[in-house]
Amino acid sequence: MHASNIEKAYQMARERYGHLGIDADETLHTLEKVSLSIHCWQGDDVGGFEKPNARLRGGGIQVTGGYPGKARTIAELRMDLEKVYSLIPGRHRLSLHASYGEFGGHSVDRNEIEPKHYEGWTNWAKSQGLKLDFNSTCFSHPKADSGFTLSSKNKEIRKFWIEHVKRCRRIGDFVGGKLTSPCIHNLWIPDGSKDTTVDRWTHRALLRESLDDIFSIDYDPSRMKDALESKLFGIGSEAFVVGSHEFYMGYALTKGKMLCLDMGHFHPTESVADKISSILQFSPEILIHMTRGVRWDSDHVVTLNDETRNLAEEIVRGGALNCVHLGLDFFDASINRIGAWVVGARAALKAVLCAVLEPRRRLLEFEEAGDNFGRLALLEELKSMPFGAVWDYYCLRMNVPPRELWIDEVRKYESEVTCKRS
Ligand code: RNT
Ligand code: ZN
Repeated sequence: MHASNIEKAYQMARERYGHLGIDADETLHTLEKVSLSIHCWQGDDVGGFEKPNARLRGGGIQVTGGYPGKARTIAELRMDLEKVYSLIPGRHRLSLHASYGEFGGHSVDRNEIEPKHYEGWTNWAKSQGLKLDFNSTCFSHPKADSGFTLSSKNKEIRKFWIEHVKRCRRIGDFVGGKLTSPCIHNLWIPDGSKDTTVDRWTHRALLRESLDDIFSIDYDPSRMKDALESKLFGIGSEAFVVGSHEFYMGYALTKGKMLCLDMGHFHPTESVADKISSILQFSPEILIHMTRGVRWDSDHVVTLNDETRNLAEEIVRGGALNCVHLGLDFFDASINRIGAWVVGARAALKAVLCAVLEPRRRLLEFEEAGDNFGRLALLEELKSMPFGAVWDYYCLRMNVPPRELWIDEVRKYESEVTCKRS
């Protein structure tokens, strides 16, 4: 019943988009090629598996909520991820944090990790048809408790984290080679302080020096690429963040590295969407961390809001789907975690769909003719076009539950699996 209704609604929608000069079938082919890098850390509240019951600690980020059912082991996390991927149309990636290695009950410190600790993930990824991205974990560790890692004034601390990040890049190269897809290694550090800082200068100079040391080793970009993630402020680092946007923008552009723009890491009135067409004038690629900033929290679940839609529009309008890598980065421990993952991922894909369904040529004609009324009016009309019918059809075609049907799948998994976890 559902299937034939969805087909019918799609045919009608297709016709309407056709009148605007948009071929809906073609937009679905474009959407199919979009791979989101799904973050592993939504499944266990950024705890990682270095030791049992590991928890996120400090670092300018925080997870709130105590909803039952979080993944307690790597096996549980993989099982949850398989559920998540089964509810999201398309082929996607997995973004791993270093703290999710398989250490077999041994204590392996961050400056000791090796590719072999991520072999299990690589094999699992292969079996699932997934590609991997990787992140250094420079928080939740006693050597990060001072609030400074790569920019610490303590040489030993710096050395420790430099070694960690060097090893993470090597691991990125390993997994990228194994899975024959460039692994993006993203570096975010928590360095900063809560209150007025007198010496910002030395920390930034030290960060620059540490990065130069880390990047003195070259890797084949067909296996591993580096990204650097900036932030305006964090919880506990309100007054000073060493790795600011200006810092990394300067570093990335002069050293040929990729910038990572996290949508929650800017002033709330600043548009990350607007930055894309500037940065891509000077850099071939960008990594985006898709998230939803709410007041002081930068990590709420992504929804189909204006920020998400504007971002997708800017990417599509610039023909930049191949040079902008979309990764998810949110964590909510107050609701069903699998549900949170799927809400965010589906919203991100819907935003891309809306963007590819935009009648760009027609809007451009209005704009270039100076017909700003026509442009505004058409943009408003587009908001009530039947993109939902196209989305439902896409889900159906990709063999994932269309409409709200996936919600019950999450509930079923909860009652059969996650609610039995203590
Ligand atoms: C923190 C950054 C960073 C983290 C992850 C867990 O503010 O956004 O990307 O969320 O590394
Ligand atoms: Zn981020």
